[in-house]
Order: sequence, then structure tokens, then C-alpha cells
Amino acid sequence: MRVLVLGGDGFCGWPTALHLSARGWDVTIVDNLSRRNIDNELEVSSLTPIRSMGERIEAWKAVSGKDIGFVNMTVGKEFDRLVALIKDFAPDSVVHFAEQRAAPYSMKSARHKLYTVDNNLNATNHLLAAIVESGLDVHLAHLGTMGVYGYTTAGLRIPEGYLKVTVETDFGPAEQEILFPPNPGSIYHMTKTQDALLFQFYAKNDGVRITDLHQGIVWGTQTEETRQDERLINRFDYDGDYGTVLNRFLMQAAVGYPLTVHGTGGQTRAFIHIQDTVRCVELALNNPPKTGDRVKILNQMTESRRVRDLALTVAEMAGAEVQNVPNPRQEADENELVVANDQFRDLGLKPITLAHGLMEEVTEIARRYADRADTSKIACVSSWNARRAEALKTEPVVSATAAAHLRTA
Ligand code: USQ
Repeated sequence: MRVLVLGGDGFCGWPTALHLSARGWDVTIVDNLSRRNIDNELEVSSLTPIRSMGERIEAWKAVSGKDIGFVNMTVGKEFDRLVALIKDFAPDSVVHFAEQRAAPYSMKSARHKLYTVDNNLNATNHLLAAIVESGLDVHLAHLGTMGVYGYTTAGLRIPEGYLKVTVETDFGPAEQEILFPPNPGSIYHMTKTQDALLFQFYAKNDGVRITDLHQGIVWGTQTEETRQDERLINRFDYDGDYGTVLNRFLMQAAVGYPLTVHGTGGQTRAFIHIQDTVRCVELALNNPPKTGDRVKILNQMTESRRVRDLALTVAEMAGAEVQNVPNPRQEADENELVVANDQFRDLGLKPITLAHGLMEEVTEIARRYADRADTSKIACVSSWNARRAEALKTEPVVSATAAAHLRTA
């Protein structure tokens, strides 16, 4: 089986490429190394010393005996090359990670908003149009986000993509299933809600077989494959734009930086370990929709947690201090989140939970590379709007003790 992994140099893409290769897929990575260029722009680098693409691929060959191909291409800009690649490689599946994935980065400035929309929507539209143009029956698996559902208390168990509703008709009430109403909290999340419409259209109009994986916040850094050789190590983002919350807390604990809880830390989010990410992608590729099916949507998360509870768990585990800082985002202070993930469980996923052992592994890696950390890059400075930035100057900081009270309240 042949697979193109678009965005295969990134935090989720690289371990996915290795995982699929280890399981016998013939893998070619397509990437324009934009994530490395954004590191240059932000003057920050992965905490772990990730190797060049050439060295990564060479190391994998030495470790596993398997070849991974690499094509340097901007998916949303080089349409003819993309069509030629699809025709030539004739993949059974394409995994699409080739999007700018950080909410704070997408909200940094007008230019970052434009870049994120332009990059993400063009990548998705070009890919879909290229699959149609190739005339081949290629399954597309896209890495979407739980954030399309929004992070206000929904008052229901979040279903997998489609919502059953009852509408009033001339003949009485009728049942329908509609796409869950999109409610993005950042420009980045907004691009994923728009991707969803592109998928609906191309599935309906052209019969493209599409799986959209609504993934939660990924934590962890290593997988079975990236652990095998230091040259295969995965990236570890800790900076205020690209670092995600749990990995940031674990890194902050490792370098003795107070854990940066936004506001009261009452935000509840969905989480998944990177090892489960790669397993889920494999499960999705092995169970594609059939020709004529609607877009298959799966919630790719394993548990929901409140940010302040995570901070307290990490603080207890690693002896760190918790600091409640003003929230640069425009988001609900507190929300409940209950999510359905039956489809992956039915496919046999045995979720990795937030076990201390794995959290300690992340802290251990962060300690090992602590001398590479630039602590001046830890604070989240990207603000959701000018009004918010202004309010932050006067907003009181919630003390750790107050947050502890809130937790037990
Ligand atoms: N937060 C803190 N302290 C920090 C960093 C974040 O309290 O130091 C809070 C944020 O305010 C937010 C929550 O933690 O309430 C999550 O933030 P995050 O940066 O971990 O995650 P997010 O911006 O939502 O984005 C990440 C990935 C994105 C993916 C998304 C899944 O970067 O690619 O789509 O998680 S989800 O959150 O389910 O939409």
C-alpha cells in the first residue's frame, strides 16, 4: 500500500510517516519545510535537536532497512507538480497534515492571519482538485481539529462530526443529520471549519473518499519508531506560539519555570498522546469510507481534562510552581467538554491515558535538552485582538491559591 504524507516533516507528520513505513506502507513525504522556516522567523527551535530531512530518512533506512521518499513542494502553490506526483506515485491514500497548525501564530498579526488562511485553504483545495484531476481513486485522510466544535459548554456529548436535529416541516417534525455547527476560536481553527466544507463538496460532487480526523491537543513527543535512534527524534515545541499546553507544562517543570496557566485554567480540552495519533491515522487508512459514502468524521481524542487540573498534576509530579497569568486568548474562562470517540474504540484503539510514566518521559526529555531552551520564548505573547491586549494590561493575575480553591469549588 502506498501513501503520501503531506506535512511529513512536522510534529505529527514525521512520526506518522515512520509508523506507516514500519507497518509496511510505501511512504513518500511531501513537505516544503515551512515549519522549520517559521522557527527561523520566530527565532526559536525545537527543544529536541531534530535532524535535516535527509539525515532523518538516512537514519530510518539504517534502523529499519526501509526507504521513505521525500518531495519538497508547497502543496497549495504547485498544482501541476502535485497532479504529476499523484499520477506517478499512484497512492492508495494521502494523509494531509500540510497546514499551519498553531492558533496563537495565526492570531499574531494581519499578515499571519492572511498566511494561515492562504496556506491552509489552498493546500486543501489544491489537494482535492489534484486528486480529481489525477482520475485515481485516492482516499484522503485529513488532520482536522476538535476545535471546529468550539470550546463553549455545548450541553451535549459532542458527536462525531454530524448532529442529529429535529426540524419543523409542513408535515410535522422531521429528523435530519447536519454538520455540527462550526464555532472556531482562532483563524487557524476557522481554516479547519472551512476545510470541512471543501470536503463536503468534493465528496458530493466528485465522489472523493475522505476521512476528517478531529484531533484534540497532542501531547508527548516520542513514539515507538522515533525512540529507536536519536537521529529520528521528534520535534518538541515549547514556545508561546507552537508549544501546546501539556507539553509546555512538562517542559516548564523540567526547566524550573512556573507553569503558565491562562486565567483560572478552567478551559476543558480534549487530549491525545502522539503514539495514539499515529495509531489512529493507521486505523483510519485501514478503514476508509466506501465509494459514495459521505465524509467520514472521527473524533481523534482519548480524554478531556481541565487546564488547571493538568497544571496541578504536573506541579505535584515534578515539584513545580503554578502561575496564573492573564489569558491572551478570547475564550470561555470555564467550559465542560464531553466527547464521543466510539468509532476509534470500535476499531480497536486502546487509548493511552495521562499516565505518570509517559508524562515523566516527556519531562525527562525536556531535562535532557534543557540547555537548548530559550526561556525568553516561553510566554504566550500573541494576543487575540488589540482590545484584549489592552485589557491584559489591567487584568488582575489570579493567584495559585485562588486557582486551587476554584478547583475544589
Ligand atoms: N493554555 C494555558 N497555558 C499555556 C498554553 C495554553 O493555559 O501556557 C491554554 C489555552 O489558553 C487553551 C488551552 O490551554 O485554553 C489549549 O491551548 P493549546 O495551545 O494547547 O491548544 P490549541 O491552541 O487549541 O491548539 C492545539 C494545536 C492545534 C490543534 C488543537 C486541538 O496547536 O493544532 O488543532 O490543539 S484543539 O485544542 O482540540 O482544537
